Amino acid sequence: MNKTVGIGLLICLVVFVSVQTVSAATVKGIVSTKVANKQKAIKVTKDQAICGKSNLMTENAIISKSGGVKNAVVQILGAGEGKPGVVEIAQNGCQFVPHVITTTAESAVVVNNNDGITHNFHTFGFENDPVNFSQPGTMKTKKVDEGFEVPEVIKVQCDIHEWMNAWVVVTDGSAASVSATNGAFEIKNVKPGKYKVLVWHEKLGEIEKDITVKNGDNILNISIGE
Ligand SMILES: [Cu+2]
Repeated sequence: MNKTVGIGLLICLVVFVSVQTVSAATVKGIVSTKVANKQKAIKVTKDQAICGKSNLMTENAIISKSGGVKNAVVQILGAGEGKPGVVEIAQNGCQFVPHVITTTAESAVVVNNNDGITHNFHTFGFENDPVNFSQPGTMKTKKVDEGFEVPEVIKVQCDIHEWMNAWVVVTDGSAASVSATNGAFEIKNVKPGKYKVLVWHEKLGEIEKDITVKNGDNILNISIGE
């Protein structure tokens, strides 16, 4: 290989690696609390054959032994280019799965009924029009286009089984993640820079943090509800 070609290739490689690194910032960490787990057994009062199959537990405060908070929504405001799309939520064993979803404004939500019995999907937003329909067991899937136009946190309820509830967090397109059972979250492909991070949990409230994101892994541990 002649020297000029060699140097040319080297420059290409350096440019390629730096472009890769710029888009590779990841923000991850644990959402935790000192509040104890508040899960309670749900008393199934209807459709025992389906809803009584497993021991249902409340989901509004699922906290691990080490204090990890499940179902907290972490948003890096202004990061990400979330475009409208389609997200899914299921009515499964008489609970909404997942319990918390994020979506971007003007997206559609697909509601699946896996139970073969009638459920209902009823939203309680403030800025968005309510969605309220009954979903018989034969209607396995239904796409909802209306009701998710404006960013806000929307509670969802099944009016037939009063213990069934969920949350649809409509974002402005900011990069977002819902924390896992141990409180862990991870948001990839964040452009380096300064951001505000908004963390929301249905029971433990809301908290805002500042972060300066650099190339590579950025660890952000968040304590909430204290
Ligand atoms: Cu239901």
